[in-house]
Amino acid sequence: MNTAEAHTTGSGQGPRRGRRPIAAARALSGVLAVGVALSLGHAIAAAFDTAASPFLAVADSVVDRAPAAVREMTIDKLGTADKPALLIGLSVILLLIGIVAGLLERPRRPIGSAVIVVLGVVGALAAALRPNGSPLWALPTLLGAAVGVVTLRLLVGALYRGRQASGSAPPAESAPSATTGPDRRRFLILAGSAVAVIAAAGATGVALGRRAADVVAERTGLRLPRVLPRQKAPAVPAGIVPEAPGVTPFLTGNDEFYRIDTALRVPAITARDWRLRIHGMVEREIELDWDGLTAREAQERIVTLTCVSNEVGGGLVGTAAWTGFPIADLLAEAGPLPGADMLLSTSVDGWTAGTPLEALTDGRDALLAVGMNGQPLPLEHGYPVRQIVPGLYGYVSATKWVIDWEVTRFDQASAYWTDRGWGERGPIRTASRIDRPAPLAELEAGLVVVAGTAWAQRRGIDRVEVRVDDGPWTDARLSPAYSLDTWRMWSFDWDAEPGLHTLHVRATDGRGEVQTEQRRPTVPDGATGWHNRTFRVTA
Ligand SMILES: Nc1nc2c(c(=O)[nH]1)N[C@H]1C(S)=C(S)[C@@H](COP(=O)(O)O)O[C@H]1N2
Ligand SMILES: [Mo]
Repeated sequence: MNTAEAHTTGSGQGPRRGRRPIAAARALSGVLAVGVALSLGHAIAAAFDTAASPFLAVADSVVDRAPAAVREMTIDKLGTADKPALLIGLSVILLLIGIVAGLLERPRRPIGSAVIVVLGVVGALAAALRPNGSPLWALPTLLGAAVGVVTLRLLVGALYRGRQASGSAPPAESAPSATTGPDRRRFLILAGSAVAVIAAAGATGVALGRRAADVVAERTGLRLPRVLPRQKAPAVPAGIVPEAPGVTPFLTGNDEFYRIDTALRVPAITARDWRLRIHGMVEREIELDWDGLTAREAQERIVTLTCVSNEVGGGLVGTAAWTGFPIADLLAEAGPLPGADMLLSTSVDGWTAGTPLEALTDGRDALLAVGMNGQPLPLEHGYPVRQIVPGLYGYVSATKWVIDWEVTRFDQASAYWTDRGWGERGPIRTASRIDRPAPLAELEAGLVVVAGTAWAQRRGIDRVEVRVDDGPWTDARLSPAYSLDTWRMWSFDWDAEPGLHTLHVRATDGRGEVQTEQRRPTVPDGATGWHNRTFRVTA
């Protein structure tokens, strides 16, 4: 009896095995595809911000969304192992999804690919919707998912539509199916490549993530230097903000504080590794480390920081209680030489600012800051050490992640943004802003409390006026001033009449200078002009 023939016509053992790929290979394809998608997504994300990793973003979202009871129970049961347990659980689920995706995928029926696309969309959404995330955070995951789909298509393609399978019967005997058997060689090469991609991307992601994780862990355990009572920021007086819903708080929360920098990836530098080198036109070069800095007497000061790129009415301004050390004292220890007029500061990522030495030594609260609102500096606000200089826009003064100070001269050095056409000295211009009611709010006729803020750091705010349509300028009610270096809140009782109305605001600084109406763009010295808002008032 011809066994070969019997098998071909029978239930299909030998040659048939050559045609229809075994389940294990299909499942493996799915697992490898999911692995490629995840590891690539993670590695690309880690190059910017590890929190954008699909894996970590999903895990973090699960933690955030878990009902408190569940969270407590798992922490109770698993102790501090709850996060690893979650990650392991997530990995098992992904492994299963990979197996299912592989088993479902057919060359002409890409159901497994669809599963990976869904997985990618879930990861991308989780990343983009993280509290500090942005739509851009979806990109690493989507790229990873795209490569994952390609991987699955190639692997399954090799399993189903290969050239003649090695080791199968000669074509003459089992034609025509032999030419469509699995291409084992191609499958193995592709699978091996996928494993290599997963290993390389995984290792990259872990290496990039570890540095950031080190910094996060260090910051969590970091104790800010103690501030003696006499060095605490003066208390914030009662009534510092008007009593009305929706007014801007006097102190800006760390999470709400605007962020501006050129860093694609938030620089990761530990306090342990941090050094500040003070050199250039000085009598003595100094190298300061964290312990050397924090052994000094710390101060706490409330200062309003502003970005030169802030448009009229914009939000690139915020106020925080900064903990730090007087820059003037550190400069005095180095001893600037006569003729020096600039401090060129450099961050760990190579960004520079040129600050007039005068602004750092004239008695204002210029700080080398380590704390923000009682917390160590958030990573994106300059951890572990940054500068805060009242009265100057951030681009000439507020260097984050600062590691180098060169005392020099304006005619010998220039800094990052001045090289790109922005002004050299960067004093903050007087500005005022309407914060409530919200833009285009629908209002009812009658009393409407209008409120906002105004700032002119180093000069202070003496007066704020509001104008309704083409009416006269009327004084707004000023909340108490905290200091020359902080914004001042104001409110205005408006007897609103039905119709469409435009309100303008203008401030007068402590020198009696009225904010100019002239509209100027942010480049090169900061925007000017009066802020306005239009409201519809119904009867
Ligand atoms: N290293 C570094 N520091 C920087 C910048 C930067 O790009 N890199 N931008 C500056 C600018 S333009 C501003 S307005 C402030 C903003 O500080 P914040 O992000 O903490 O609000 O940081 C300043 N410090
Ligand atoms: Mo800025």
